[in-house]
Amino acid sequence: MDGAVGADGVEAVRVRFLGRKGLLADEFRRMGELGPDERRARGAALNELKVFCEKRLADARDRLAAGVRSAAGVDVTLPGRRAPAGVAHPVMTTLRDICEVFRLAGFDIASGPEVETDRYNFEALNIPPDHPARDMHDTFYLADSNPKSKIQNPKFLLRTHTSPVQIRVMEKQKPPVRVIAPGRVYRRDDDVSHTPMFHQVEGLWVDAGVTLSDLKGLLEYFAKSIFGEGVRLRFRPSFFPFTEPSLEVDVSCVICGGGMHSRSCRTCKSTGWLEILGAGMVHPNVFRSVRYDSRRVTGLAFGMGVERITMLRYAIDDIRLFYENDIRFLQALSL
Ligand code: 2U9
Repeated sequence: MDGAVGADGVEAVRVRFLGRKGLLADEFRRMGELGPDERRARGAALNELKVFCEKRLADARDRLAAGVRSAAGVDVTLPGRRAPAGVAHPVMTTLRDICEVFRLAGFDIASGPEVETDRYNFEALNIPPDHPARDMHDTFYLADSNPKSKIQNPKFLLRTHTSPVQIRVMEKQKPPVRVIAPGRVYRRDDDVSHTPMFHQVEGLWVDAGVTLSDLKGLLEYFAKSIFGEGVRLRFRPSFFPFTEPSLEVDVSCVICGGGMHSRSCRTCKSTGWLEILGAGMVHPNVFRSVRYDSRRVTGLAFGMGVERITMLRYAIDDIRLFYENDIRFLQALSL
């Protein structure tokens, strides 16, 4: 009956089941073939069925009369509503793409804990106790395990970068080492270009004779794979405690092309360049802390923020959009 269309449909169902020549009437007529006991039982059952059908028909007529949404006027041949298909979050898509680029270059993927100790997050990376990165304003420290204590326990913290993963790899494994460490990191930061949690991919390649030109070649291959063959790279000198020399890497602007033609580009602020990552050659003090011999091996290292790379790829100007869970944002990106 639910499949019947409109009042005519309901009437057609009534005639078919309850009409004088309907199915129920046929059944009543056939009762003549039965013995007295069976006839009584069948009669009761058929009557019950008749009452049930009458009730359902009356309900259907009521629904139609009340104008409640019925099958009337609905094109039942139209396709149904599709279940919305999920898509990967753009940050995860970028993270996977980055990992794939380095996997093809022979890098293994390593992971480690997000709750770290001072030694792995700072000390082993040649970050001295007075370095600004250790400042309470940048690092989330875990509260003392005693819930009544007001003192922050400096023993455990949320990792501020994925570098502790490479330290753990080097502690376990002799050179050569060629790994990337993707994952979540945490910093006490919150504005248009910073969220308290974000994702990094860091890389480390340690072997005899790894050079700065290997680093530049690798990063050129990476940038062209992610942003397109047309991009140019620019390397600027910089400083990180864990690398020496250190550099920052820019790509020519993916929005305006970085050419002379565009007078106003919001993305690169008309400089023609976008910073995409930091890199350098592993500092000897880092090797010392994992008992690698820096007279025998050298290492290249790099680090990037995955949200930043994603923002440049999709021309997104506010990092917080990634974590507001507004479905319209994700739909707009997955067109
Ligand atoms: C070891 C030795 C060296 C990883 C590196 C950077 C430079 C860097 C930033 C990019 C944007 C962090 O997410 S961000 O804010 N990273 O500039 N990271 S070199 O160097 C290492 C890592 C591990 C053992």
